[in-house]
Amino acid sequence: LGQRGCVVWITGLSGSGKSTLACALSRELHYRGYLTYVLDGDNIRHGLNRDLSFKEQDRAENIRRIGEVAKLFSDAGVICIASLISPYRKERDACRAIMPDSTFIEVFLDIPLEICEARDPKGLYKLARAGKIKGFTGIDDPYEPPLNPEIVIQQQKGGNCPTPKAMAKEVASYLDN
Ligand code: GGZ
Repeated sequence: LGQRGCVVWITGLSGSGKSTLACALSRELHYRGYLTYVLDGDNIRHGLNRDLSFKEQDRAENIRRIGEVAKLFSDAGVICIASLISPYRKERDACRAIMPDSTFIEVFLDIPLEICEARDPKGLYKLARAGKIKGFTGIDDPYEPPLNPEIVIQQQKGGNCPTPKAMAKEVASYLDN
């Protein structure tokens, strides 16, 4: 009876499709009868985390706070989907460490920089290359890929990226098992 909560933590570069996956996954899980909530880095930065910049210390604090909030949702029985670049391994692992065993599912959206940069949905890579944004992840700021993520999503053999729906189904099936 009832639903046990967990955290699905989606990490990857800007433009890798984290928010799109979060949204598609939320839909897919609703369809399967689960209660979900999405914490999206870009959105949270307009409210709870509006005091934070993109400097190392502030990114670390962004990750920490979202990890704590995600834990609260999980405690309440919700599947909390956190989608933020979360470039640092240490901080992601700290979010995992505050969760009960097997309730932190790290999803690495492993889309190469070239593809993210070609997509450039908000034109931010262009600005970063032009030096108009400093400290942009993947350009002049680090991204540390996870070493042992529960799920890795990559390009298919032909070079196409999986559709949001296909990605969502893959993650949902993992959770359903
Ligand atoms: C990376 C930046 C930066 C810098 C603004 N570096 O693709 P987006 O636009 O919509 O999502 C990115 C978002 C990153 O916020 P996060 O909270 O996910 O980052 S972190 O986990 O590192 O704290 C991007 C935009 O903000 N953005 N400046 N310098 N992304």
